[in-house]
Amino acid sequence: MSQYENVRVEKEEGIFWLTLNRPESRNALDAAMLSEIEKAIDEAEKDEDIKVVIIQGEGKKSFAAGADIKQLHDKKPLEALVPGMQGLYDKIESLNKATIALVNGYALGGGCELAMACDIRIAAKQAKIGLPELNLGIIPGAGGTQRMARIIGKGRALDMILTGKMIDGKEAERIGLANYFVQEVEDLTGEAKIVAGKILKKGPVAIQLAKMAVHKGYDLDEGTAMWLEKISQAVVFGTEDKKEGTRAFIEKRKAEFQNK
Ligand code: CO8
Repeated sequence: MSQYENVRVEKEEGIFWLTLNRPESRNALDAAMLSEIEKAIDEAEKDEDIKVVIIQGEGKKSFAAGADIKQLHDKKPLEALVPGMQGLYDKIESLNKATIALVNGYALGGGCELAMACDIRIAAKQAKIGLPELNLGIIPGAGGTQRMARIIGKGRALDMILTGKMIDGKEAERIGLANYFVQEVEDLTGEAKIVAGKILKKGPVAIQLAKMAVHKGYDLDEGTAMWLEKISQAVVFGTEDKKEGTRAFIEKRKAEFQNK
């Protein structure tokens, strides 16, 4: 029997598919779902055959409609201080695999923040993406105020957050909130496989260190971030994959990374 009830996990040729599976609640992120997402992320982290984690929402309507508002209603001030959803999304951002979010429909509040914690977002035209927390008398609290500003700039992020407006997939791609755009929800899987396929051809140490240098370096002053990049490069210089990648170029053939 599967250890998951609120998510589905499938592994296929280096890809870990994580499907949020409460479509009747628009995949709202309640405590049980969040705990299973964390368990799945831990599973993906330890699996050496996995290079890419793809997060998607079951059904055609919703990626995730945000934190469970019924549970949110009872939360006390100190409960906002625990790592909670923000801690989980930090963990996803720091994951040693590349991550891709497939936004089929609603990605609101904590759902939008989950997508923004991934490295790459692919949105369908009918996606509805936004941070509507102010409508509920709260503010985005799972990285939304910070990640959205870093991804699309402070001015656009303030507009999204203060108005609570929802944008579709095309607009999300136009402003850089989504990296890729597809017309139909049905096209998301195919597009995800194309993007993931490019990443799967790379070595896992290089994937991990490249994303770490970008994510962690972004919050540092430039000089320190440049050192982080140098130190990361020193690590990959010591790998077999670096020898293979450079040798393959010289020998005019495709690199066959040994993943070490
Ligand atoms: N929480 C709980 N239940 C939800 C949620 C949600 N976020 N979203 C949808 N549902 C439930 C509905 O209550 C409904 O349940 P039922 O059938 O039992 O009445 C079911 O899903 C279907 O919903 P609708 O009938 O509303 O479906 P529609 O297709 O008409 O509308 C929407 C879909 C537009 C997504 C609508 O449901 C909606 O507006 N949902 C709320 C969106 C929202 O405000 N999200 C932000 C939540 S706050 C947040 O995410 C904060 C994160 C940071 C927290 C940090 C804490 C420290």
